[in-house]
Amino acid sequence: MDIQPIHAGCGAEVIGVDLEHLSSAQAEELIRAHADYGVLVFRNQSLTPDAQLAAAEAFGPINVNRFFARVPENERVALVLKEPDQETNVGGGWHTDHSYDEVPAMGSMLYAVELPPIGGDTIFASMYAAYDALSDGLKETLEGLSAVHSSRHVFGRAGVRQAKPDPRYHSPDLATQDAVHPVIIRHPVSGRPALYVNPGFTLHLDGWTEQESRPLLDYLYQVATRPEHTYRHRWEPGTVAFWDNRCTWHYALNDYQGHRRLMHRVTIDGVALEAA
Ligand SMILES: O=C(O)CCC(=O)C(=O)O
Ligand SMILES: [Fe+2]
Repeated sequence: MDIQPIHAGCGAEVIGVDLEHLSSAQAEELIRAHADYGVLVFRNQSLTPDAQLAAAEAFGPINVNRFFARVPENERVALVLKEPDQETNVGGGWHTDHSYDEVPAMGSMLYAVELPPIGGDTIFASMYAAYDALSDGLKETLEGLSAVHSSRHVFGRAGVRQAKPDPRYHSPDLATQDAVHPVIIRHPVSGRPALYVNPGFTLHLDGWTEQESRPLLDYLYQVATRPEHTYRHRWEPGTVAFWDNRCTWHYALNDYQGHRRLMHRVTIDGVALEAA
């Protein structure tokens, strides 16, 4: 197994691994690399939903997303799909998965099944790089703050998804719980500080109004999405990207109208997040 960094901020390509036959020694090394590089890319894999689930289980217990439609072959594998006649895509804005949970998922493993002829890349951003780019003064201020995250405005009854019924999402009544996390977390595996607020699910700083929070959050989002801090990932059928939800964000580009894109996603349980 060879792990080659492909970007200064986040991303490494794992060569010489068949995810269907992962040894426990390989999984152990990959957990460390996952935390260090944020995104692990495996090319030329061939995974049924059952095999993908088994590969993901080598990294921890499975966390079944409560809002996503499931693939017909296995109800623990989420469907990430855009049909030719659908206009919106899944994950088409900067976010990290599951920050609305009290114990957010450690990572998501996405497997490309069917891709448009052109487009449909995913961009990742490093939250280690975002933190590192801040001044000592701002780091110190942020280290004393927490933020409130929610799924209500995305997956809930009042959420944008429910304006028109969409077969890709369900259970809006489960979008009730909000979660509070430190703005700067200490990554539970690498020990490095990382920025942990995101445009998709963070509502406001804890104890601050939304209006008071907006300018500071917007500034942090601008730093986080500097091109230098992002890695643009190109998929081929059979590519797996396994990202860490604690030290990266992602953004699925919606630039392939009229074409189909089908991915299978498995999410893995994490731990409660502590302040840096
Ligand atoms: O389809 C993609 O590239 C990513 C979609 C997304 O946000 C996710 O699967 O969590
Ligand atoms: Fe996502």
